[in-house]
Amino acid sequence: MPDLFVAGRWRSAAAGGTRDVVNPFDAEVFAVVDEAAAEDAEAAVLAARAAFDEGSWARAPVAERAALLDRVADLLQRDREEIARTETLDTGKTLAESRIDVDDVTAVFRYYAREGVVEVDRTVDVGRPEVVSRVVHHAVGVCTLIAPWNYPLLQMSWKVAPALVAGNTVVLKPSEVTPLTTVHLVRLLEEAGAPPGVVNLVLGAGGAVGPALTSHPAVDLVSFTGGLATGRAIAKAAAETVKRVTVELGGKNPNIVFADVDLDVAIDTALTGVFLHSGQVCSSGTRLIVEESIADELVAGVVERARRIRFGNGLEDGVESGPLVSAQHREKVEGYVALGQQEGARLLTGGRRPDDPVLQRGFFHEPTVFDDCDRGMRIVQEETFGPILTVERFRTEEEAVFLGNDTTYGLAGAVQTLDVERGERVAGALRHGTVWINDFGPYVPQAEWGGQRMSGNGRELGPAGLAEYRETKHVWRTTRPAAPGWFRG
Ligand code: TXE
Repeated sequence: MPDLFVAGRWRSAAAGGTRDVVNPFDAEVFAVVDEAAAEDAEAAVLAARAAFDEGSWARAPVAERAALLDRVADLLQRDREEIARTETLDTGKTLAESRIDVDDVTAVFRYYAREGVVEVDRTVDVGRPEVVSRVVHHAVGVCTLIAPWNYPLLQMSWKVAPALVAGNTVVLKPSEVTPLTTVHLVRLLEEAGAPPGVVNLVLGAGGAVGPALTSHPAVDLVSFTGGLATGRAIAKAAAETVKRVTVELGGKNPNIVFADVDLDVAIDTALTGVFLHSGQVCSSGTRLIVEESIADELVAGVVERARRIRFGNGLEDGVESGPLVSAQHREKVEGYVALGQQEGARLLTGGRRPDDPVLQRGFFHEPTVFDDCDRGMRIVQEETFGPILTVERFRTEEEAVFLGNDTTYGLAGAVQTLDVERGERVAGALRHGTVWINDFGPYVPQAEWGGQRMSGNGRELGPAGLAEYRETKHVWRTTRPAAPGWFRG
């Protein structure tokens, strides 16, 4: 069965390209998919354009589009086990995590099925009885949706659900490293009744299909989640035709811990915050900023727990963590470990591949903790996107806030303290898109997600995540037409 979906038909790449899909647990090729080139990407864009301009999707009652999202949510739950398994094979994450991902994706479709029908148009009182002035909204047009490999289906759902309910037509481009669950999602969208051309799917390398998807004049909006360098390139590509662009580009997220915390809770929170999914999380708590008086004890606790994390095949019960996503990504992480050592950070644990013979073929890397870090180090400032925790110490609240904001990113951060007022004060001062107090990581579809500063612009989830996919139009109607009479001649 071919894997590209254009104008309502499944097809192979025009030039016959294919790509091996690799299981990061054992480096085995477990699937082969069609690999698009620029011409396939252009065909997908033109199909989406035609469906938007000539089809009825954008003009259909919003309730019809919301109903489609609800049907997709039902189908996601019907196929929950199969999708979760595929996500684990593709990413290496544990089955438990993949199941949560499918449930979260379902919740996103359900949320936008409801949020999409909430009335946002309004009338404006312009102070003239003969004028009816309305602010109305409609779809933006053709949207290119590009997702990364760490949460392949989840990140795509944050884009596709609001885009569709708002009446747009879409071209989906999952990461070439993890394409399979997005193929499954497109099959579900087709089964749920998405009209031909409304949803299109392109699989392929970013460099090959990216230009057609991000600079083609027929595209109106690009929503991208991925790395900073690619985000910059996409923003530039889209600038030529002044497209709407939303980018989420990762982060370097502080976890500030004050001395008044329950130590065991703080250790567990720090551990989960940084090592979940081997640190391949845009909001991962990689920068531990801890009050000096408890730092040694807290760090010792994190190190001891990190050494006990059970690695293995994500499909097996009892496994707590999988591998990194690819050999290439592990090399990047290893490069940062070497850099940390060169920069003078003190390696407390990890920093290497595990010895366990079962893990030799996969892309595993031990959870790594660096102490004695300071803000001048690249390992403290750059996104490693791996299982690397850096530790800095502070003495005053002011210093903690300074360090928490001492990053060019601004995606997420956290403060752990039992002093309610201090927690609120610090949360208020942190310049990040999400701040957790006494927690690390939770999010809900109802609340906006996104970056400040170089973590990106625009928002996903929540009402603002829908507004990204809507145009605003002011309609002014004079009920008693009269000559303006401005010119006298
Ligand atoms: O991501 P890319 P990569 C960070 C993380 C990671 C680094 C690089 O630090 O180590 O980025 O990862 C598509 N036009 N994050 O190289 O390249 C690509 O095919 C259009 C943070 O894997 O950003 C894929 O679908 N598209 C992040 C998507 O962009 C292009 C999650 C993401 O790939 C393209 C992942 C182009 N020119 C990595 N080039 C987060 N924010 O959570 C690539 N792509």
